[in-house]
Amino acid sequence: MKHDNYREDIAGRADVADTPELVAYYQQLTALNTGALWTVANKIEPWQPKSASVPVLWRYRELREHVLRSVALVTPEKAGRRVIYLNNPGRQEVAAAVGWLYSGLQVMHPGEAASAHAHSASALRFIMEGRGAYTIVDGHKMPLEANDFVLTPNGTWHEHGVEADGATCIWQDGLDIPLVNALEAGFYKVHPDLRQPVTAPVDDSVALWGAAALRPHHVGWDKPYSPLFKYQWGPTYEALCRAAQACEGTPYDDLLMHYTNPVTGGHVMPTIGASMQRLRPGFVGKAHRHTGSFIYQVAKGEGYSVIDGQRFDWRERDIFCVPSWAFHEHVNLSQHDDACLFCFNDLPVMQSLSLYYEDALLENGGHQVILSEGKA
Ligand code: GTQ
Repeated sequence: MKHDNYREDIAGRADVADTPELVAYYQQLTALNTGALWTVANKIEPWQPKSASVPVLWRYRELREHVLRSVALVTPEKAGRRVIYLNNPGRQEVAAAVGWLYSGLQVMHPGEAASAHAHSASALRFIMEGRGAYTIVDGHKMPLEANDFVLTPNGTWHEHGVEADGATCIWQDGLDIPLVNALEAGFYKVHPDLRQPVTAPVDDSVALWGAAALRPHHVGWDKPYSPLFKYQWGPTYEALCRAAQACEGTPYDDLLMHYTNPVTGGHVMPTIGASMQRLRPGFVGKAHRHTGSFIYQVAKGEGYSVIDGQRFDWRERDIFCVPSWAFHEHVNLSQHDDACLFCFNDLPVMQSLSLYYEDALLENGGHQVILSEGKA
């Protein structure tokens, strides 16, 4: 057993050299299901967060054909859900796309549906392409179009499908499965009838809760997630464009808006937050870093992001992740068109546990030195 790897020659840190006597002692401790803290202290208390995840760009033009191929290979009935999941090389053992977040691309043909189920994980979908997609959440049915964002909160019965007269749909799923499993709180139920009845008027959640800055007087809501389940692309993009006329945005994100629970103004779900940001034409962002794990999908435009010194060039529908505490900066490569980035993250967890920290890069004019170039 060698512990010298964990030595740090700094006052206040563990720095104990192995001796035959100590090594024998460590073995005795191991046999009693114990250990000497100083052999692990520097590892378990890093100076700052050290993410096991690596930055990854998933290019849609590379993935799309493989996602479509799964339609011929498995049925939604057999697979449960026909999804190709995003597997971060540093997080394979927990099937995470980054940190404690899961993500995957789900495909469905017209007339197909996945069985209704419920779980203690929180979930969301962001529609990428197709026509006729819908989600039903606790009896509330919502038709979905490209760039629409829909919640299937923890504990709700939910199912997804594509109408018979629609076109093949692909959407991105986002869930906190790895977090819920890390906390050993994962439950899963299949609906007894495999389908749930639609019990409310179609799109009633948008009709009731989706009017900007207006709250219905006669309807209460005390669930821990947003009563608005669907956030449509049209009004979201319009809000970003209007806000861009009224203010500057930030040097890191230009104009970023969080999707909110209209009752509280807070995040949409207890463990997952989401945002849409607009990078104006020619925007060159500065670098910052913060705790939390972030998964982006390019909803519009072309550009690149430098993440932990690596440049990743992205286009519409590409997905990339920013691990906790990794410096990142975003650039819109077009001088004429804006670019929009959808993002979901574990900010509600970081903030509610007082673990959110943020730091701007000050050197080099606020830009990272690019250590490796991504492919265009
Ligand atoms: O539809 O809730 O991609 O439970 C993975 C697990 C989607 C879902 C996934 C899930 C779901």
